[in-house]
Amino acid sequence: MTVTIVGSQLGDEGKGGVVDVYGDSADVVARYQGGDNAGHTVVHDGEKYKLSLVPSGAVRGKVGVLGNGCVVNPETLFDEIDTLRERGLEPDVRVAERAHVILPYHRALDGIEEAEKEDLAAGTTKRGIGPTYEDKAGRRGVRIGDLLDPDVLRERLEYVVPQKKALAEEVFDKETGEAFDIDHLYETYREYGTRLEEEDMTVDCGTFLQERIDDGDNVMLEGAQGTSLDIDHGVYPYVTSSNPSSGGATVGTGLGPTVVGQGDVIGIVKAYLSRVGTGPLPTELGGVEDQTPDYDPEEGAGKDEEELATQIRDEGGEYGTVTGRPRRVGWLDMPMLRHAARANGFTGLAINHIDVLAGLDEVKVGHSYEFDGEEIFTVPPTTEQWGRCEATFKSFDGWPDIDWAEVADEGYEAIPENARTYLEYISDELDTPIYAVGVGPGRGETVIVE
Ligand code: 2SA
Ligand code: MG
Repeated sequence: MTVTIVGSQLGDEGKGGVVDVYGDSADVVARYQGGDNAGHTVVHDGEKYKLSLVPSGAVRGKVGVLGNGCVVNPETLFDEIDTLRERGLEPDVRVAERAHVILPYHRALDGIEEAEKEDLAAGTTKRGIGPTYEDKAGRRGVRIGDLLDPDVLRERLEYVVPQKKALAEEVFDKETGEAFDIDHLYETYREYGTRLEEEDMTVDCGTFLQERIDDGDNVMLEGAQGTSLDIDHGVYPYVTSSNPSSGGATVGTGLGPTVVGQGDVIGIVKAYLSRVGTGPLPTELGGVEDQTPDYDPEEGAGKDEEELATQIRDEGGEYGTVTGRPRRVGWLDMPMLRHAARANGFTGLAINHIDVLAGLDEVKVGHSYEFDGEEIFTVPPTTEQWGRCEATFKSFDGWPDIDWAEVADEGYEAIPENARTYLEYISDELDTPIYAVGVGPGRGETVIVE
């Protein structure tokens, strides 16, 4: 059986905590898209581990798989594995032979292109994610399986590297170095290939997972980022280059949709919104220079909104894990969630961070949008249209700040009544039951709804 965990907004919904809770009964945890642009903190036996590529389950003694839909930077992979080993763990990590490899020139080009794009820049994590998926679609990528075969690796590099070098030098007028040197790349990546082979880490992902399922194992499919960052269903072009939505869980692992569809698909919802990077955000509170479109640092967005935004940002720790840049924050956006619920076919919801909103007098929700004089309930297909939408808000009475650890022990009924009203509104609107409620960042701070 599988269970699929999907971000329903813009990433950072607190998927890690939910993966932790449901991961207990999983034998295998597989990622199906993205690369080291994800970030999760896992607390295990009182120790804190920060991972960006290795599936979090690997810290807890599960088999961690990077599916064929992932893009893998072997340097990050081995750094993370070595760090875990130094700390006394024995992570069992497998990598799909069909997964694509992030090479140094992908990272270099990610930075160069972002700088060139100006207004169209997505504010990427600069990990080379986009350029690697571009090469995958352009049929010039290097796959994990290619690292195991010296002749194939050499052939692939000799085909692709001169193109990348010309792009950097002639199109973008940039100097190139080692990152674009065939011999250097060949040596380095053959070493990675040898290590993958020696440690018996590569798998034919679909076959591997299907066999485990047939043997009665539980497989968790762990999405990174969120549905509004999906290259097909998100706010294109301010998206990541993969499919975080649940469809990605099948193509990105090699399991059939009927197999994935037998299990739960859990949508992770943060009780408000946060976003790193650019693009429209109709329920945004205040703004963040360099990320909010048309943000005026002189005028800001009004003092009250700025203050509220700062309060939520600080309370929720809404600062980028890697760069530390402040995340944009806003009220919950129901059109965005209705879109996500449909695109993913959620069987249940996990709603996180209700503790962050505690103590506010009023909690608002973007219930619908006004779009060219009409009321609409879901996200329009183009981002320009989305940028013209104005949120129509619904207001809820706030709930008190209480001892949330106690709530976690006592269960759903111990959640303040006003917060439950808010949660049930979300569930009703999405016509999806609540499976869990996050009331704090810790492992024990998720309330399972029976
Ligand atoms: P990229 O680097 O090509 O994927 O960037 C494209 C856009 O996608 C956004 N993006 C993210 N937004 C939030 N969280 C992300 N990942 C980590 C996480 C972040 C972290 O899952 O927790 O470490 O806190 C993530 N990855 C990509 C990015 O901002 C661009 O708008
Ligand atoms: Mg994160």
